[in-house]
Amino acid sequence: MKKAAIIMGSDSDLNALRPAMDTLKALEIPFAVRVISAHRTPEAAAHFAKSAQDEGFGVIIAAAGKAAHLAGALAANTILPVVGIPMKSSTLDGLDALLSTVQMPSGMPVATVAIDGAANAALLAAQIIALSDEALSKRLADYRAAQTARVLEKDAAIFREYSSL
Ligand code: RP5
Repeated sequence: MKKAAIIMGSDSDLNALRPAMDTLKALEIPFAVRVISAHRTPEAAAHFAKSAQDEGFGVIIAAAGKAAHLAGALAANTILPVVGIPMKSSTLDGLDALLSTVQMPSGMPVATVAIDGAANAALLAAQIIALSDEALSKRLADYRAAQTARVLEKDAAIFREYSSL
């Protein structure tokens, strides 16, 4: 199975990325977690992106805040799909990172999720890997079905407790 990579611009991003790790674990997808900065360790960023496909990665999740160039810098050096997570790590509450991550020039896509959208980033990465992995595709379908069941249960419970019919 292809591996996923979770790359963060700083270790200060780590806690907000736990939902991504939990989701990949729940779906039994192997993943590497790294701190690599587009600005502070640019050579490492280029090296990681250039070698990722040969290393067996199928998708890269890149999380960064502030002037968030990490996802774009990785995307520039690989044809693997890159999922960008803008981090809410600044006085601008992540709007700066959202715009820096999502506004990629034509020809160089980054699939950007919501600010601090770690769980969705992992799910999108899983869906990408599942294109060539039937067992994972089945696990994703089960994951969706369980989510639906949970919401239906909550609906029934809230209907019972609060309705006045
Ligand atoms: C970004 O700057 C990182 O991704 C982080 O979200 C933000 C702040 O980094 P630190 O100054 O906390 O290392 O590059």
